[in-house]
Amino acid sequence: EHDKAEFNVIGMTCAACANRVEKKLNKLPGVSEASVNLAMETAAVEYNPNSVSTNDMTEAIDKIGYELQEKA
Ligand code: 9UX
Repeated sequence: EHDKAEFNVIGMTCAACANRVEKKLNKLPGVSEASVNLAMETAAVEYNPNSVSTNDMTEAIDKIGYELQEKA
C-alpha cells in the first residue's frame, strides 16, 4: 500500500520547472510524497499503487511538458 518510484526527469531547466513537476506529482490522488531534485534531474515518489500508477504519473507530467522515465 506504500510503494516508492524513482524517475529521471527530462526537460527541466530552472527551479520553477522543478517546482511545477513536484507540485503536479503531489496533486495526484494516491501520491503521498513527491520530491524533485533539479540538479540530479530526478524525482522520488511515494504512492499508493491501489490509487495511482507510475504510468499515471508519466502521463500527468507529459501533459505539462516534461518527461518521466522510471528508473530500472
Ligand atoms: Mo524556468 Mo521551466 O524560467 O519551463 S520554469 S525554464
